[in-house]
Amino acid sequence: VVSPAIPAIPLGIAHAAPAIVAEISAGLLAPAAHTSPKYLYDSLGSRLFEAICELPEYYPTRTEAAIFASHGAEMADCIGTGATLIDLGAGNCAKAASLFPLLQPAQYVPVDIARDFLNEAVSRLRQRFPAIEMTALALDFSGHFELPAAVRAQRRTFFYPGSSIGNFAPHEAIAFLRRLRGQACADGGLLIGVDLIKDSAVLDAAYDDAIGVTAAFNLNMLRHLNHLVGADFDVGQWRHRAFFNAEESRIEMHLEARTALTVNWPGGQRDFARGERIHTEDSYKYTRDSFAELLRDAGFAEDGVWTDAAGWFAVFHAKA
Ligand code: AVI
Repeated sequence: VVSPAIPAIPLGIAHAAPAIVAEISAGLLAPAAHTSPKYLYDSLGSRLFEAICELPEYYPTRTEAAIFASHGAEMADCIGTGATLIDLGAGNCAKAASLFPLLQPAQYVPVDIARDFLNEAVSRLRQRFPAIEMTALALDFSGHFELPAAVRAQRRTFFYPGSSIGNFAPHEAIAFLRRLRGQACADGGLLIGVDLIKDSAVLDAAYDDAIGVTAAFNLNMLRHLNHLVGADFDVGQWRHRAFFNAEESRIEMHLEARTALTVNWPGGQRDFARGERIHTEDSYKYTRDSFAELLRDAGFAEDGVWTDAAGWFAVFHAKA
């Protein structure tokens, strides 16, 4: 009998760079333990997120796609053809590609941290749209980044769909959008998808679905942390929690200890009481007006906004 090979992650060995290990350790040791939502995305986490986007409860993806399908022509009127379209967090590039026939960008610049996934998507896309010049950039755009000279400096339009802006706190979102504006050029702009405040039962279900995909997505972060910092999180000792915090206008995701336990990693140890939580993600929700104000605070001038009939999601176009 040959037993199946189980890929072993040696406990107690950190695989991440020292700065990342230090950042994660500091969050785990803080009085209210927390981690950055970027650690939700290892290769399994990215696939779980793709599955979330197909869940009946997770309305943002399909609602935004419907807004693009119904109002893409008006968006193209605002942006004009022949722009440089810079797709932040492009992934499989499908959202931008759905707009190509209307937008007809001169250059498409998908940006994503996952290099291999991005390059595969772009080589498929080049065959479908040979007239569009494509320059793929594998980088982390959440911090400071400079666009290389290969990116045309004419009519740069940043495309930031999916309400990923909601994973920044509002003051961070303003700082991030200011940095984009600084790179957009005077004749550039921003096309951005934003999730709107709605009935909290709808919001709660979107982040705590019946078959537990979002729970798996959240819990998978513990496996990822074990790999990154060499911790000994036992996933079975934790449960997923997600709820709308109306005062802060955000969905909060946490991991909650099912029992009193201790987590160890090289250079660190933390006791958790039963019910104690690690805050893993915020997803801010806006009104049309509050997001328009945020755009203004970042220096953009709104010149178009489109929503679905229920007013659950909005796409804004703003000029730099
Ligand atoms: C990527 N981001 C916009 C998602 C959101 O809705 O905040 C991440 C997510 N977290 C749980 N479900 C989806």
